[in-house]
Formats: sequence, C-alpha cells, structure tokens
Amino acid sequence: MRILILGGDGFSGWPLTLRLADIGHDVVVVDNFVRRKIDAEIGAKSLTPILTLSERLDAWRALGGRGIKFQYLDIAADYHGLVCLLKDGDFDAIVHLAEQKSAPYSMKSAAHRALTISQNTNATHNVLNAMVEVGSKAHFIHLGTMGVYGYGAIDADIPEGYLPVQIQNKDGDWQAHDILYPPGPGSIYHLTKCLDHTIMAFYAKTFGIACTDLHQGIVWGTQTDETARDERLINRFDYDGDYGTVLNRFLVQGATGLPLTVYGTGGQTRALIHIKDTVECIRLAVESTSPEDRKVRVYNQVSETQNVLGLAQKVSALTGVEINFLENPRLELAQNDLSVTNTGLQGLGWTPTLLDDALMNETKDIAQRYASRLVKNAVLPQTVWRSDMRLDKNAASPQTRYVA
Ligand code: USQ
Repeated sequence: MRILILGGDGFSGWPLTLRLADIGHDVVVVDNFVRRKIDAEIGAKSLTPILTLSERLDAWRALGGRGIKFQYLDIAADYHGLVCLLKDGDFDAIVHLAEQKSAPYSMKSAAHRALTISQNTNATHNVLNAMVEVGSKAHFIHLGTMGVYGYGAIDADIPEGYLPVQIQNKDGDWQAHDILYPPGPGSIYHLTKCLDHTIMAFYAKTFGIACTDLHQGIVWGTQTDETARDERLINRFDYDGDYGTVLNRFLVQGATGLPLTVYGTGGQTRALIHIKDTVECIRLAVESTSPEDRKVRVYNQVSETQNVLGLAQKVSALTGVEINFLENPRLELAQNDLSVTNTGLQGLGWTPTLLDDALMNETKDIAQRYASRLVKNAVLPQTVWRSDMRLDKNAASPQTRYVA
C-alpha cells in the first residue's frame, strides 16, 4: 500500500513509519518538527538521544531498510502544499498524527489553548478538505483519545464511539438509535479531539471519505522491535511534566531515584497501551477494509485500565523509590472507575499486551541507561489548570509548588 504518515517524526509516528516500511509498504513521511521546537520552549528533551529525521532515515537505509520518503510540510498552515502532495501521492491510507498531543501543554496559557485549537483542528480539516479537492480515495485514520469520553464515574463499559439508545417517537413508540457517546473533554487538547471527530463525521457523511478514529489510551514504553535494532533508530522518551505520560514518568523517576509524583490521591483510573501495541493497532486499521457506510468507524485503542496509585505502587516495588503525593494540578475527579470496550481492534487480530514486570523493567532499564541526560527541573508538573491555583516554580518543595 502507499501510506502517508503525517507527523512521522513523533513518538508514535517514527516507530509506525519503520514498521510499515519494514513489512513492505511504500511510506511517505510528513513533519514540520514542531515537537522538537517545543522541547526548546519548555526546557525539556527526550531522555533518549534521538537523531534528526534525515539522520534516522539514512541509518534505516544503511541497515538495509526499505526507502522512506520525507517531505517537510506544516499541514495546518500550508494547504496548497498539502493539495500538491495528495495529488501526486495517490495514497491508499493517510495516518494523521500531526497534532499537539499534550493535555497539560494545551492548558498552559491563553496562547497555548489557542495554538492547540488552531494547530489540531486546522490540520484535520486541511487534510480532509484537500482529499475532497483532489478526489483522494484514501482511508483517513486519525489518532484520537479516550479523553473524549471524559472520566466520570459511570458504572458501565464505555462503548466504541457510539451509544445505543432508545428514542420515543411522536406516536409513543420506542426506536433504537446509535448516537455519538456524549463528549466530555477535560482539557483543550481533548476538546480538539472531539472537534476532530465532528469534522470527520461531516466529511464522511457529505463526501464519503472513509474515516477511522482510534481513541487511544495513555501510551507507555518507548521502544519497538524496529526502533530497538540500532541506537540510531531509538524512539523518543518524554518524562517532563507536560509531555511525559504517567507510567513513563514514574518509570524514569524510579530509575533515577526521584520520588514518584502522584497527583492528589492517585484514585484516577485511566486506560493504558504499550507503544508496541499502538503501532500494531494502527497497522491493523491501515490494512483493514476501510469503512464504507459514511459513518466514522471508532475503535478504542486500549489494552487495559489501571489506577494511578496502583501504577505508582508497582513502580515503587520495582525500584524501591518512595511515593510523593502532590496537590493535583489538574481539574479532575479525585477518584473514578473506568471500564472500556476494546473488541473492534481485537476483531482485526490484535492481542493486547498487558502490563507486566518484564515490560516495565525494559522501559526502566532504558531510563537508567540514559539517566545522565535527565533535566531534573523538568520533572515536576509544569502546568496548573485549576482556576483556584497558580504555579510557583521557585517553591522550596514540591508540596508548596502551587499557591492559591
Ligand atoms: N498523573 C499523576 N502524576 C504524574 C502524571 C500524571 O498522578 O506525574 C495522573 C494525572 O493526574 C491523570 C493521569 O495520571 O489523572 C494521567 O495523566 P497523563 O499525563 O499520563 O495523561 P493525560 O494528560 O490525561 O493525557 C495523555 C496525553 C494525551 C493522550 C492521553 C490518553 O496528554 O496525548 O491522548 O494521555 S487518554 O488520557 O487516555 O485520553
């Protein structure tokens, strides 16, 4: 297949690019390196020493890998460039990963809220708009998030995108319908994923674009079989307060002897998936028959649910570091239950990889190997999104970091 990967230099995009090329697909990567520029803005960097994209691609070729083409493009700003690319490319599938992906970063300030909204919604709309303009028949695959459902304490499984309901008609009869699960975003980032879904629904219904939305859980781990082949192919590993996700942060903290930063009581339950499964799930979506009924197909890309305190306890047992309970910088329930349906991708052949000590040790070992690259100041939370608090970065201790 001819596959376009938008955002192919990123945490999920790079390992996906290598996997798809490795199994014989023709892959074209687009990126504008904004994620690397944000590292400079927030004073953080990948714990692992990632090469530039051109160096990575050269290394892949030198190791005998199938050629991968690259085009520098800002898809949110350069609509004309996108049209030319899609016209020439004749792609079978377009995987859209080119979005601002951090919930905390999206809540930093008015400017960050505006940037996340315009980057993410313009990018999604531009691609679909250009697909219609050039008559592309590609399958559009978007990386969404479990956060679109919200994290309320509903005592029922979250379905895959749509909720079966009964609606009473004017004659008093009940009719069965499938409606979009009520959106419940908890950050601007999650809000953009709800907006993206509505944009896709419009383009699927009106123009017949085949769309799949993958509602992904929190990704952990760093390496895949392909990125582990050579140090020059290594994947990025974020651990900072904005871009590091919870389990990877705990594993880096544990590996470097820092106390584990549990926000609030740690009673939050979240959906998780290992990066190897992220790549496998997107591959399955790409290679599957694309949806044809003018309705966005939704899969929950989730392996399991875990409680934050439970994760901290596992990492503490593995590394011997203590747990530090911090005031929660986010506006979220102190405690929630979460149970998620994930049968769609399993129906395509996926077997979820569950959390175990061996996998956690693998990630902890990588963190230990590159511990000298840790920027200690970037580890504590960097963003507060509660209106009753603000951040004091010069506070004497983590516990006094937030002020009313
Ligand atoms: N948490 C801690 N300590 C930390 C970091 C996080 O207790 O040091 C807690 C948070 O309060 C939250 C949970 O862990 O309750 C998850 O936080 P996270 O930062 O790992 O994940 P979140 O910001 O909610 O969202 C992230 C990414 C987003 C992705 C999403 C998947 O920002 O790109 O889509 O994970 S999901 O949440 O399932 O939608």
